[in-house]
Amino acid sequence: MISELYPVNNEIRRAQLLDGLWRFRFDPRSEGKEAGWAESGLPDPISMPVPGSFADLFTEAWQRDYCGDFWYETDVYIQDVQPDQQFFIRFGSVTHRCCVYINGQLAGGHEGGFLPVVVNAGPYLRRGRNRLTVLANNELNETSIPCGAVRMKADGSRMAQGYFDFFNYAGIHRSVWLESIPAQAIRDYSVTYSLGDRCAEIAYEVEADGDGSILVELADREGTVVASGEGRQGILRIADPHLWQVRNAYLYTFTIRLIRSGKTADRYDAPMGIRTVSIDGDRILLNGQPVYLKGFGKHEDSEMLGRGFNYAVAKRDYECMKWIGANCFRTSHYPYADEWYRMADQEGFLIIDEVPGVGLMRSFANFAAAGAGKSNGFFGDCPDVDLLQKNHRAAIEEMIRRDKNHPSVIAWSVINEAETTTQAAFEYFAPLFEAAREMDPEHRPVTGVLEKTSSPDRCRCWPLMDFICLNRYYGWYISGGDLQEARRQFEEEMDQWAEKAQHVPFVFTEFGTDTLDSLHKLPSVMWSQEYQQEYMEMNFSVFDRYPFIRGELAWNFADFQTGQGIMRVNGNKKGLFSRNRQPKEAAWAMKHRWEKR
Ligand code: CKX
Repeated sequence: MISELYPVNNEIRRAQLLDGLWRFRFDPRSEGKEAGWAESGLPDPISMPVPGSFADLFTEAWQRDYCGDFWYETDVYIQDVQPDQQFFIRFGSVTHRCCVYINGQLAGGHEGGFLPVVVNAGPYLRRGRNRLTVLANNELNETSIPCGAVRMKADGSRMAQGYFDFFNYAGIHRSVWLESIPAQAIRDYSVTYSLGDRCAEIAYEVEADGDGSILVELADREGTVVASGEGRQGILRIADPHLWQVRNAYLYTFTIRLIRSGKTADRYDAPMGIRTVSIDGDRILLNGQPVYLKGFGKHEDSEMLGRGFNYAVAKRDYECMKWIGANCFRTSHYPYADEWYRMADQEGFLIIDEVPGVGLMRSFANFAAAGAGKSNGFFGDCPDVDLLQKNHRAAIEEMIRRDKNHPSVIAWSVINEAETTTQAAFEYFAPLFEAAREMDPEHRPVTGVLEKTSSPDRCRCWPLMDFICLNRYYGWYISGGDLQEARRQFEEEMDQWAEKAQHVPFVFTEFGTDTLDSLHKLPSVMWSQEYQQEYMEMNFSVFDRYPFIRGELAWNFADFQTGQGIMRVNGNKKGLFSRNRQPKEAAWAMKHRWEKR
């Protein structure tokens, strides 16, 4: 059984980082498997950074736009192999699917590019030098999530086209760890919280191998143990708890010990933030208090790295979000690297955790169709809707299993701008919402993100949601350049929602304008900084008119890379920050608003 826990080092566990410069090779004719590259080693490899995407590192278009199989390889050295030791290799993600070989033998694999790939390496590793090989693939289709297609080009090469508006970056995007843990180990744990008058109860459950006993301790920031317990499940009670608050995080340390014949056979320490999340009518409550979500839809996107994780980029993003007065972000449109959530726990940021349920609407320019409310059916004639749903459910379950213990995670999003107007769509999504509710020990709110076509009169799926997320672009994709008319249309729709979906919180998960950080215009025109500000002011005034609107997450935190297109100027320019994380004018307007709110 694999270990769900994020790799740690302590007196028993060892986690070795395998990041660095690996060997790499494109395999456009998918000949590597047959040719036994995993056994013999990659022929004429080139170098490739891990973590990172490969697309923005080269100077040829075919390498940027490459679609198909590609291989990674590196050496892993093992000093000694103890009989009571297990070895796992954990990739934070490999996009979009992979097979993992150790010394030429298939040790595991994974479908889906945004959640961990963990292989039990023990049976394949030997003392000394080992070859670790990864065969990956970045093709898209209508059964993978996110959805897309592959187009054959005249020169016989392939081109992946996503039904989504972000570049189809691929590679080993997150850190790779070699973990050594005891033969009998702690595998996973879950915690739920309930708050009373100046006290808190923490119900915990621990999964561990064998029949050893479990001891747990909770220590405060000073390291003082404030509660302890014995057993694989139990309740810890503490008086006057330090609650984990938005933008005011307090983390305890939860220590789990597996005891066998009186000795600590395994140990795992995890940060813990005591907080509750709930929905009360049209309010979102954190620790029983109403909270208003201020922030962004983001992307894991930066120059050179593409979708590769980097602590410096993440740190800068948090500092910019703190500067502007934000308290929340959505992991649009896929689960991010573990490290984003660990940092959010420390920084007191709220996260709407989203699976790559994007592109479930057949359109290469989905934004134009979505923006104008002209999206077309999908689930009725999807080639294999059962396989698609299976992959979708798997991603939901893997995401919740990985992220369930983060205090920062307040909700799960299972849809972004899918087709939701048909019975087929409802039958597709209803079981997925159920799965998310069942899977989460804390039963966090489950939501979905709706585009314009999913209007009050046509959307069939909003009743599945604990709060409703809307992407609306009145003043951009609708009545662009005419903010007065845009406001009228916007309020017309919100009046309908006020009628239709009463006692439900609403959150705007996208609103924004493409803005060139070099263009100033008076009077304003679309794409100018002035227009972005006027557009934001109009949206703010509409948000402030409807009390059931409980959050505003602007699109997007920063400019980001997309596929090429007549409406994309080297990517999407709707950032409030440029791609190198410098504020546009409208960011100041947002700062003034959010600091007051
Ligand atoms: N929504 C109305 C999904 C995002 C796109 C965004 C855009 C669209 C808007 C659809 O991934 O980037 O076009 O800017």
